[in-house]
Amino acid sequence: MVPFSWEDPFDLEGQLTEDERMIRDAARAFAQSELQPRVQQAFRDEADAPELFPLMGRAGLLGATIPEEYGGAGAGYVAYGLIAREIERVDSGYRSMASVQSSLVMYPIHAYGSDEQRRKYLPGLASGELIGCFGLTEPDAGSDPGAMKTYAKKDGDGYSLSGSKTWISNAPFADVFVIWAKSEAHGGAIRGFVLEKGMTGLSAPKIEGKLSLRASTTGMVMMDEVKVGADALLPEVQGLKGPFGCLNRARYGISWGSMGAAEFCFHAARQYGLDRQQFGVPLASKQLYQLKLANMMSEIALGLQSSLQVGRLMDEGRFAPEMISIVKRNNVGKALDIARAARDMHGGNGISDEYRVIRHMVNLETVNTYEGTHDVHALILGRAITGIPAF
Ligand code: TGC
Ligand code: FAD
Repeated sequence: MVPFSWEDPFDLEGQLTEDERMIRDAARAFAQSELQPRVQQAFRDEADAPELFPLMGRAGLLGATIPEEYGGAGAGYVAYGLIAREIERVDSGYRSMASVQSSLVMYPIHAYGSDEQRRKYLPGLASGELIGCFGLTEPDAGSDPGAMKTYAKKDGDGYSLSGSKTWISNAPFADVFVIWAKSEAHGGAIRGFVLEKGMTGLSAPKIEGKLSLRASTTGMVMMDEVKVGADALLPEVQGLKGPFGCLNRARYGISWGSMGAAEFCFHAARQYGLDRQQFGVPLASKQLYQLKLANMMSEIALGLQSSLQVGRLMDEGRFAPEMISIVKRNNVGKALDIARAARDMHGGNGISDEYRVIRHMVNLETVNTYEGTHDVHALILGRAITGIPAF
């Protein structure tokens, strides 16, 4: 028998390699020293923070799974998940900034791009000197991206893109735009294009007034006959499996990240219950309080263990997207429940941003919606179980 650790019930630590622990420790040190001190004010101000990208780049947190020859860390998916967990322990918005850059911009350029595109963009994206965004969602095509209206038509040797994307993380200050469009030159198939800031006809206005994920900037992307060369096309993929291949990586990272946010809320509720006296005793001495802590700890332990298993399978190339739907959906749903419970357990203090749990709670509302809503992932799993698409 071994002593039980409430912070690590299933000995996750012992299941990581030394390299993974080192990457995790570096990510934690960065997140606690650089991100934690600024997040409260950034969230209050709904501030843009492009300056964080070079800091994250220098800390090795961007493009963890991209090979070193392109500026990445050449690490595996478990290491990538551990980074997401540490960043989201501070704030889901900061994790969003990093996971869009790594999974939704660097991944498609590496997986679907030409070698020229890789050399042109990946080192700058890895260092954070370039900021990327990923445009899939449109005003009339959210859960159903196949209904997108953005199109590319042949224009001389290149293409001209028109349409609009909405709810695009990082867009207002992005340098590199990975845009998915129906290409008339490819029989209407969905293709990926890399656009650059400053192109004529391209603009990215900020969406103001979010009450969730306020530390991450979100915008629209408007394209009015944006002309690009033939070299802007991502040559190696066609169809929805292109963007979905990127989403697999980002959704998996979110499954770890949301557990980081949940751990923060669990630890905060535990400490609050030990410190706060009511009826002459600490709140943590009450059965109801302990029941909630036991539930939190159990769900986090199970969630981390399942993400670890999916990450190991991804590293071995033995994963199915449905596995990722299970961990994205379940972990985010549980994290949201945990954040709501932690908010309640802090009483009135729980609504103050000083105690940080309500910020996690409102952030997780977004995380539950983006990258496939909770219900859309249920339908992906329902299709796998029954063979019947119910979308
Ligand atoms: P469906 O017929 O199922 O599939 C079309 C083609 O795609 C392939 N495919 C996949 N390939 C790889 N990975 C996956 N996960 C895949 N899922 C499907 C499929 O094999 C097929 O290929 P082919 O060759 O036969 O053509 O497509 P559908 O149109 O019926 O879609 C169904 C549905 C609802 C599952 C899908 O549309 C969906 O997942 N909707 C959710 C949309 C979504 O997640 N949007 C995310 C936008 S990006 C974002 O939110 C970023 S926030 C980031 C941040 O800030 O952190
Ligand atoms: P809808 O699809 O309109 O869904 C509304 C409701 O209907 C949901 O509850 C949903 O579950 C439900 N629903 C939908 N279809 C069905 C169905 N068939 N059966 C039953 N119920 C259904 N997108 C990008 O492309 N890039 C980004 O960087 C990005 N960043 C984002 C950042 C933020 C802060 C937010 C909020 C969103 C971001 N998104 C991004 C968009 C995000 O992916 C979409 O919001 C999400 O896919 C849901 O689409 P929707 O908002 O249009 O909702």
